[in-house]
Amino acid sequence: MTFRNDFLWGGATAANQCEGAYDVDGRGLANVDLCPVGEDRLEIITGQKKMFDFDDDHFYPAKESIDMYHRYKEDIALFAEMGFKVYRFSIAWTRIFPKGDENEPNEKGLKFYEDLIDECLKYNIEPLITITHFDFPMYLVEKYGGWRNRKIVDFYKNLVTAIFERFKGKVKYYLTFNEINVILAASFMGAGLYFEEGEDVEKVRAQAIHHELLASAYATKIAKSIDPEIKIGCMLAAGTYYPASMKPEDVFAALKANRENYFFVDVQARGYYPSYKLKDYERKGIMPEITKEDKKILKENTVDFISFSYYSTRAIAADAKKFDEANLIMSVENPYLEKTEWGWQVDPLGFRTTINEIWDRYQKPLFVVENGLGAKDLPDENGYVEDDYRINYLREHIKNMKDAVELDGVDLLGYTTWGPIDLVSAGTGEMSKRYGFIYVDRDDYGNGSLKRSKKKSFDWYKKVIASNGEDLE
Ligand code: BGP
Repeated sequence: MTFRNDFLWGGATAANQCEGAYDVDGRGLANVDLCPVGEDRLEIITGQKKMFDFDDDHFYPAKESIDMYHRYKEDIALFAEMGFKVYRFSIAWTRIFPKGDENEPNEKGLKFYEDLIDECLKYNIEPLITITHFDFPMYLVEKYGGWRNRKIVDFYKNLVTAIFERFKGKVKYYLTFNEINVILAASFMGAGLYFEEGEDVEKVRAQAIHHELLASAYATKIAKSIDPEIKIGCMLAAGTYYPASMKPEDVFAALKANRENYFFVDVQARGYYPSYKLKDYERKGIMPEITKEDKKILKENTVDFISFSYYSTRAIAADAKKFDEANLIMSVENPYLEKTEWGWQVDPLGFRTTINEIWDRYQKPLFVVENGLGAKDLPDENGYVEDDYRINYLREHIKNMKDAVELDGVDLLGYTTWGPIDLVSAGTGEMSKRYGFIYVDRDDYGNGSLKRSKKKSFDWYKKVIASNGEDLE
């Protein structure tokens, strides 16, 4: 058999994209609540347009999402029916600390996640927790300016301490920040950063990134002191950059573009800033404040494993004028690849390339924590969807993941598909961009019964898991 016996098959979600109940049981307001569906979303999530409160002109999908807050038992039972070994979900920071700077956590928030964890354990499903998946307390945005402020590191330390202590002995795997490199593109959604006019965006970002990297290292330190069994992972929005041609300038542009993203993992996995980044910061005069103590913390608290999302490869030309936007990361169009309905290029072999590149670079166990196809589904009157397109996408990607393990010898811990149940899209806020094995009756503007039903891919994935990835037909 290719995959290890304890290979963790499952699915991944994020709190704000599925829970809803945004103001229930003491939960505070978060940046992700304020990202509406529609044309303003992009400017808001990137921190260029201010949206610090709800208004009447927009629809905010995270308020209710798919209401998993009240339906998680039904949903986890369906995951268990598919044979999930792992369920990756995230914690809404503002359920635990509604404002963010309190001393004591909100008991109701902790209790909710404890019940959810117990529900997973009931079915022998390993919980894999993302501590922050694009969510950040609005109070900390307004009072402290988001991750640009060093004080946030302390608030994050309080958050992880409360989490590790409460779930001790129940949860082994944690990720500190979802797609940490997305701060480069979606700074408001990714890090609670809103840019005032005239501000040096790159400088603010460099400091905010340092704070996140530091907070991530502190999380590792705190985790080990509370429960040495805990394994901490970083999380990257991965997808290698191809040079658009063999022109040396294009090849070098690809190397640089890859570094922009690997930089985060370079620090989290190796424990120090790579020379290319220090030189870049120096040249631009935007070197963040990095203390001696910070360096020590980074050095001594590297991650145990490396997790990443993969949807596509990217491509770059040194003189590119026109970029496509896929998963918030810029790329020139690759003429050799097909596109999804949302213009994301599909590249299963690029998955194997990316897995290998990360493995070669870090030599730590890997975990694929997101992969999947966002597509429009047409359900019949019972909510059944013949989603062969989704099955094909996943099959081709799993085949390449298998090759990476079997033929290249990569050490892979597990694989969670994105959105095993339909949920709100992070990029667009739409419900109609569906990833699930389970269909949810809800449209882009909140109409629908929220009823769950199985798609064709439900039984297919069940078979994949039961055969430990051997039966992909
Ligand atoms: C990643 C995020 C997820 C998820 C996924 C699909 O960037 O970690 O939160 O949403 O991509 O993207 P989208 O929802 O934009 O289709």
